[in-house]
Amino acid sequence: MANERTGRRKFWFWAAVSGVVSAGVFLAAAELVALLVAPDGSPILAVGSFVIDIVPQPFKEFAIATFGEYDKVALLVGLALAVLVASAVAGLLQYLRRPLGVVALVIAGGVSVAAIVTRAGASPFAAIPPIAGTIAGCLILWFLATRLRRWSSASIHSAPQVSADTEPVAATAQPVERPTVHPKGTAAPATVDRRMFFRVTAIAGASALIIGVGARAVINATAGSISAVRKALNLPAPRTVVTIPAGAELDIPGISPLFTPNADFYRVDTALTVPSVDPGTWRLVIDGMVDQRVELTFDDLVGMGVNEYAITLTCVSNEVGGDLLGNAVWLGVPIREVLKLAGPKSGADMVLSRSIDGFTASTPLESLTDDGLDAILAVGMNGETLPLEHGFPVRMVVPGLYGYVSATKWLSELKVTTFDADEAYWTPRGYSAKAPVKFSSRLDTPRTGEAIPAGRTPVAGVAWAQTVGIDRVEVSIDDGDWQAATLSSPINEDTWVQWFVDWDATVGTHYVAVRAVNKNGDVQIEERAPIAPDGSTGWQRTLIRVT
Ligand SMILES: Nc1nc2c(c(=O)[nH]1)N[C@H]1C(S)=C(S)[C@@H](COP(=O)(O)O)O[C@H]1N2
Ligand SMILES: [Mo]
Repeated sequence: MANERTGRRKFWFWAAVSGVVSAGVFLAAAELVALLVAPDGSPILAVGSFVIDIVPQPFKEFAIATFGEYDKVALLVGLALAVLVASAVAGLLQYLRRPLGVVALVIAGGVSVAAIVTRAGASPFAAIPPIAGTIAGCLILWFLATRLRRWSSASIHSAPQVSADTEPVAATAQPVERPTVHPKGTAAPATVDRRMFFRVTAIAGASALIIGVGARAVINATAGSISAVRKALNLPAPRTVVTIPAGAELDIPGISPLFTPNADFYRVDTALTVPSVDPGTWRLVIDGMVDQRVELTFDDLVGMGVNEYAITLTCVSNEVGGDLLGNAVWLGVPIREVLKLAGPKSGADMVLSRSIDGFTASTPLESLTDDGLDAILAVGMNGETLPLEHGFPVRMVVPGLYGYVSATKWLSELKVTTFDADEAYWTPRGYSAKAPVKFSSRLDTPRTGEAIPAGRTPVAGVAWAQTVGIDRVEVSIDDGDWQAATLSSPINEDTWVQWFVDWDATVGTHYVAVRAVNKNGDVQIEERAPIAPDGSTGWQRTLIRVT
């Protein structure tokens, strides 16, 4: 009896394995077909992107807070574990309650088809890979489960310790030793089924692994080749350069550098894998409410002439004291010149910019056409060609607006339209259609909770009020009087400034608070507001330990 139970458990294990192998075949077949007919039809990436699009905002924030830059890796690992468990269950179901396992696989296939075809800009062939995967996966699962059932019923029935309820006919008809007494070249059905099961499991598992990894490798190689194209790209010299005034950068340990190195620049986007866009085939379409639809190549765009612009980019998800902002010298073309080629019609009040990956942003038309505002299509960042993860080959940068309403990466289209007629990616997800940056200040050093030695210490950080400029920054120690900080010389009104005060720190715990005043004379909002729907507010006030 005990043996029989262990016997059954063994088959359950193999049933689960058959489910996992079938899911592997499903994914590998889909990946292979995706490579051949529709690169956007990869189920695992489409389902991942679908999850990114549908998960509620608080969960997204939790993921970013917990896994930081690795939030997407965490998502893929989580997804892989879920697929592993679900496919093992499907294998068990197919073995114990045929055809429930195949039904489960068909449902998974249907979900991937739905996730793929509902993605913005999905190609008409994008449904083929998950359908091909589903068919391949179901055939394998059906085959393996059938063999496993035959093998198990034969072997359980023929086990030496037959229990009373076991069919005596089966027990006598198929003794365990039977294969050995068979004539040469033939074997008992149980042995044939067992052999077939293992053979097909091994072959299917190995090919799924090889094909899946191979297809991914080819896709990664494309990304690698885009990276090589980017490195080989020569951008024209800027017509105008950013001049950095003397005293623009303070020499204080722990303060944010005036320009954020590209490698340290924050990254926020919904892209599960960095889109690979070849500048050779890249096109920018300007359409919608325009006199004439215009299509530009990369050479057309940079041929219009590029300038340098220093602009601090800020994310709406930046909490008080957070680090979702960075300052860079961008190389780019003014958007107003690009829009002029198409001629926006009167009545339009918004430009819906679209990315290759389907992301969209809604930017007020006037923020892009205003002569006094440096809204640009950027192709370079801090002296380099735009990095892949920051939108290569072309992205938008608009001073004074949060990234989600202005800074579209991997740009593909500018649609001139109205706020009434169109909405962008984040608008139905709890964020405002319009979102100017709320000016703010941040303490960089001493760091929150950090223990510092008593004595003279610089308290320092950055403050930003894009398009308006920072007038002054004030610091209060232990809720005492606000004292004015010394500012670095601003590069322009679109970039942050650095600030510091000298503090004679005494032993104990102290509160350090900071606030900014902009050039309109407005004081930074004291009241705390969450990041949704249009950006956080509040004075940063942190505890410093002095020992
Ligand atoms: N294609 C695309 N562009 C995008 C986004 C995105 O999700 N997809 N996110 C936007 C947001 S929310 C911000 S804050 C900036 C961030 O730009 P960075 O990653 O280069 O810092 O990109 C914007 N552009
Ligand atoms: Mo953002």
